[in-house]
Amino acid sequence: MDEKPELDHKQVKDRLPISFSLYQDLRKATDLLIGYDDYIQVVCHDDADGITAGAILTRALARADYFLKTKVVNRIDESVVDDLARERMGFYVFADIGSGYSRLIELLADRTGAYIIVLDHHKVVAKSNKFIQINCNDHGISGSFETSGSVMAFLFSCVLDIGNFDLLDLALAGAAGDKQKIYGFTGLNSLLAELGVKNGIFKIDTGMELYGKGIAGSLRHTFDPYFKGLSGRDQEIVEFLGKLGLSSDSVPERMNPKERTALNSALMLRLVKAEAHYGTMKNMINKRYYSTRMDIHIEEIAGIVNGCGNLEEHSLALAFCLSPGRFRESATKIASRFNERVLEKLIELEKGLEVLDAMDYFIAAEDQQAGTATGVAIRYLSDGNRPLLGVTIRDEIINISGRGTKELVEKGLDLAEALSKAAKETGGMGGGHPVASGATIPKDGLKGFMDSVNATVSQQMTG
Ligand SMILES: [Mn+2]
Repeated sequence: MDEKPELDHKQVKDRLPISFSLYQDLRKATDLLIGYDDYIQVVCHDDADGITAGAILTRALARADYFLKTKVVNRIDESVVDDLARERMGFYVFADIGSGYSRLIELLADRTGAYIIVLDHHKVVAKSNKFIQINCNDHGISGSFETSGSVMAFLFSCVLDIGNFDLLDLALAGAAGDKQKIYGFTGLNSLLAELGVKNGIFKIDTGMELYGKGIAGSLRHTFDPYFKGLSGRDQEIVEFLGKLGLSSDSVPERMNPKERTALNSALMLRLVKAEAHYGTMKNMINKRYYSTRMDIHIEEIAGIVNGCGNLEEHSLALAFCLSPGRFRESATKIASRFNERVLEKLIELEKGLEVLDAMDYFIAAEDQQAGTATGVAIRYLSDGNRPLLGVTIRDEIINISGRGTKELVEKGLDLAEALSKAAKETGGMGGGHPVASGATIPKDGLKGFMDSVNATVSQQMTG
């Protein structure tokens, strides 16, 4: 039912670029499946990384003839545990979510007595002997920059059966979705990318991440890269391309070298003028990975799945990952609807961000818009020298999503610590990665929360 490229399995297995301790942990987890013949529940996070992780596990477990269900969740709380426990499964596999919710997963274990495996790259809050937790951070691999939830799901699938190595395209699409490709892949991601190229899973080309049928359409509907004063606007794009002597439907890949250089330089100049984050600019023209199996760049997969995930079109996003040929068009259409909303917000943010001592912030109408816009704005509308928080105020609660840069983390920034501490103080919950983190707090807690994050961040950056 699905086509797989021919792989030299032995060669891939011998070269799976992971430590023996990580292999052993994964092996312990896959061994639990031996002899298990009832339903498996896969639970994954609702962003591009999580959904590709869910798709990888779905495909790998289906190939091994397991019955399974896949559920996409935004967070884990008691009602999610209730729903999962009601399914009465004997086996749960969590991917790209779980390490931040130890207590709730223990609760699920207590209520079901099921086997539970967590494959994650988010910060581990607590260890537990009630479930198996495999987290890259425990093996010296950075969950912020070097490995995603989808890659953890991929490794698990490869240890289950090395024939699943062809799913590497989805794994690295998830890593790209988690912004782990901004500087080019590093660490484990890059070792896997190289192995993928060697085995014909990827074809490499070089360029900006502008995909689609024509350059005008890409600039109109893409927010990453984002060009201040240009992206998302019709009139400005026509004028911009006109000055370069390019037509709206020309495609970068098919331009002659002179045209392409003119386009790239004009776009780069815009980033310089916008005083965008230096690390982002430096990596603007970068290697791109084309999946020969899925017939699409993995960076574009990430964008499509991210858009569908954010509009809660989880089944469509999963279907696209599993059958890209059939679902690409409909999934792309949904994703561009989401992109429109993010672009709207970014155009508004061009007027300026709210400023505190140690960080910037903005208020957005929707959580999804805030989450995505924060990750874009910190790189394209800010020099990235201060973390950025996007805040959504709902009826009873406030959601906050925070983003930093690699450079800030290297200087001491830890948003997971700052946001979880501030959330705890104001009666909420928070966590994530040092570079990207989120929190939910009660409605009256915003002032206290912002003051606390601001104080912690300023301490981290000076201490
Ligand atoms: Mn992730």
